Amino acid sequence: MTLRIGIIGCGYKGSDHIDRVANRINGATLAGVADIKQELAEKYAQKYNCKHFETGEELIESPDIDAIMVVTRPHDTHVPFVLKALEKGKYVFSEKPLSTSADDCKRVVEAETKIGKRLVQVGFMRRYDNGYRQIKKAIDEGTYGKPLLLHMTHRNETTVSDYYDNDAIVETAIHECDIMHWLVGSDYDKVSCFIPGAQTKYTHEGLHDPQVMTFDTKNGIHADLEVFVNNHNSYDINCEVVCEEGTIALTSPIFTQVKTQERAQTSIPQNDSFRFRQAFDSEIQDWVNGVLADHLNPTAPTTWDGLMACVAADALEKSRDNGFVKEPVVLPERPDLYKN
Ligand code: ISE
Repeated sequence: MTLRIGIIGCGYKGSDHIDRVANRINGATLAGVADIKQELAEKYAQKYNCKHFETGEELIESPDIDAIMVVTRPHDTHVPFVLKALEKGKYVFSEKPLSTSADDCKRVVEAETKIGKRLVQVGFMRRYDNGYRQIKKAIDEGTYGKPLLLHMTHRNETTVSDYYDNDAIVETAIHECDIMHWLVGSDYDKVSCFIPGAQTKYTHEGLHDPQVMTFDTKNGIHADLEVFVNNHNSYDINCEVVCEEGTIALTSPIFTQVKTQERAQTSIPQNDSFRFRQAFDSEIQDWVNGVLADHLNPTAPTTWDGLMACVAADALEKSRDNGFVKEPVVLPERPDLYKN
């Protein structure tokens, strides 16, 4: 069987996934697209010879669509589409964050728990990145002893003008909210967010840049994170884990080195689509394989992971607004469906 995928949202990330499903994913075909901007959906429908739906709801309901990818913006538009897909009993992939509010994520947890089967996968693609996977393996196997500290940086070259303080957390640091606890295998105890006095002149009204965050897990591991989204440099993601007997860190994937005129230059990624291309391809292939087997990979990011990251993000926002104190991360009870 070839899985007929419908994609809702044809913007920056949506068009990247459209190209991926149409050209690089085995066992699936791009069957339809929808976007609030009709001309955009029409453009991709024509380019890839697939169906154009006027609304996301129509796409979800169509008998010609087996599974759905939700890549809409703003991010609080994900959950209504995800719930609709669940109502129709269809598998759905939601880009990160699942929502901007933990309460909305809880509605998805409730709906999926009622069905009693995992139908949702959340787009925390870093879990599929070869570098992060090597770090996790070393931690799980205790190769360098126990992990003690993590130092992480999340830098973007520049932001759009309607990107504000909360986006630095719920859109950007949400990746670390997920990856940090996944790497060390422990839930969060407390988190904090601090605004340093020195701010870049390249930021705009409503956005503090850079920001510094901390994460403390229940098993005592501490992480610091720099979020700097106007670094005027490159898409620069770093993660170093300090263990008892060594450190292990990501390197930026190097694609070419040019040597000329007594200089050597290596290219560095400009954006996430380039830096995490292998991770995005692997996560969508994993989702498609799971849907075709009618059983999502138990290690794929779940609705619960989406909720957990949002609860941590809420606590980070609270800390930033309440004078940078450490805020507890309080999760509801984890339903059996999400216990591996
Ligand atoms: C974007 O949505 C992403 O997911 C990128 O990975 C992140 O670096 C960027 O800050 C977000 O805006």
